[in-house]
Amino acid sequence: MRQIVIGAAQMGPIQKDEPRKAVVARMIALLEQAAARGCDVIVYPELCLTTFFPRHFMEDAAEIDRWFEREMPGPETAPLFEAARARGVAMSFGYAELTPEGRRFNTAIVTDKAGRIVGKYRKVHLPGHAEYDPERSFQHLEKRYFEPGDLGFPVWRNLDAWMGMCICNDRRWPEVYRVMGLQGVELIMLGYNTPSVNSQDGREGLERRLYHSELSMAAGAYQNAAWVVGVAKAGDEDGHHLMAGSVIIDPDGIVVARAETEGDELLVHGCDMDACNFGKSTIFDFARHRRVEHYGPITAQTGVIHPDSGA
Ligand code: CDT
Repeated sequence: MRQIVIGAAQMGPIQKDEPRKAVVARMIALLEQAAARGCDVIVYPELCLTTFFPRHFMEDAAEIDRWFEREMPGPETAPLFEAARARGVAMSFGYAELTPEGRRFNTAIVTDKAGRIVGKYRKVHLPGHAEYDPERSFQHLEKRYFEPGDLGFPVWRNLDAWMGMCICNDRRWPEVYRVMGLQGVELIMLGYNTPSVNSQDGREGLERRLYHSELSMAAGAYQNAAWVVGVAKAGDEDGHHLMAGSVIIDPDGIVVARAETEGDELLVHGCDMDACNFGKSTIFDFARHRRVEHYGPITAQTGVIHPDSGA
């Protein structure tokens, strides 16, 4: 048995004017709870140091830059790393990354128990749009503020397990899980900021949004025989509601822990990485059962091409 006690640290809303220092204090409070409950690793949401700023249309570069981190850890996040190191808890969290070359990514990192960054992931599937869209009931400007990630979907050996990450919208794409599954991933950690309503279809309410989120993550877990930890930033941010629904899902696709609130809330579950072995060696033994000769379109095309299109 290779048990990792996982803390899924859902976070409540972060308002536009909430300083990073206050957010980091909340993260440290969750970390202290996690340490007291025996967690080996704590997983925080996507872009968890600030409000979900892509809902705001901005043109001024300086205004945009204030949401980004130029270094990690930086002066405001260093206390979090110190707290994690002191308590021997590994962590994963998301933030907006501004590189020395001026590139912007929606990024997540994972550390070891000594607070060293052992893995970095940059979000590949950026939802939304790049220009102001008056047709939407609210904006979702990730395509404006970020480039698609350039690191693929790496998997790292950490805490005696194979770990990977993805971010929010990535969780809806089966390719994401499979690319990590092909590297033997045992634990996939992801954070999200998901609006409770669809800005292009007001009829799609919270219940269906929660269902789609859980459906996607459970399928990814089951079909790749891996643990999946999905962690929300939730609640009312600047008058915009984000859904909660944080979960820990086992390699059978079963939800073993689910958030009950829309606030800062820690889910804890002891996750046996060896529980992945059965699925990986039977129904999802990729080496025996995959038929790659039929999967060409998955990497050769993006959009739909109907068989009668002549293309
Ligand atoms: N943050 C993020 O990726 N949110 C998306 C919302 C998509 S609606 C434009 C999500 O998939 O949850």
